Amino acid sequence: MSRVLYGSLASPFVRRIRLLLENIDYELREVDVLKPDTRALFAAITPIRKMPVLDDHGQRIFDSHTIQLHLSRTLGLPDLSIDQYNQISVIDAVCDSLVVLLMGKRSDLPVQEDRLMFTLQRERITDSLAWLEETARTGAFDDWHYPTICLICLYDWARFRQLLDFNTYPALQAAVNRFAERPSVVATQPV
Ligand SMILES: N[C@@H](CCC(=O)N[C@@H](CS)C(=O)NCC(=O)O)C(=O)O
Repeated sequence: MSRVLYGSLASPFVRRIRLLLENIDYELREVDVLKPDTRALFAAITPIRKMPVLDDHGQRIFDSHTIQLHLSRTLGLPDLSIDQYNQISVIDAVCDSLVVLLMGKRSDLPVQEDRLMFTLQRERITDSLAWLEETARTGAFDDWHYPTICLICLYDWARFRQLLDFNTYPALQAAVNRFAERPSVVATQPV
């Protein structure tokens, strides 16, 4: 197979690319960065040790953003607007802050306490979700495109890891539920 995607079945960043490639042939090679043997293998593939990594006919590409850019160029996907890049930046901010809190918890750190590092993440998550909710109300995530894909991946992963409750974000819930039956969305649910 000439296109190989490295990543886990749970990662929201990897799932973005899996959804972007929903009608394209590729091989998914599973990586578990928490297991020493696969972590060592993954380290040989990328110095930043973060997933996803795409190997496209020998061209190795790090980071979901660069992969998205590469795929949009090579597959002729529509360009994104600055507003859409902003939406992705805000979704990324929530994902990244949740990852920091999750890793803190897994490292037995007091993530619920009033410590600068954790307070900054919680504040960012709160403000970003409020911004995304407002943005969803304008219809920004009504269509199937990359920002909607990123939102779906954040939403399902945060619920899968029991990190967020979206009950107070009805517009985000509605945006995600609109695509809940899409075969690629069903097939790539985090496990
Ligand atoms: N900015 C990166 C973020 C990727 C990322 O944080 N991936 C996580 C998995 S969800 C990871 O590989 N973490 C491993 C680590 O931090 O060591 C992207 O968009 O691809």
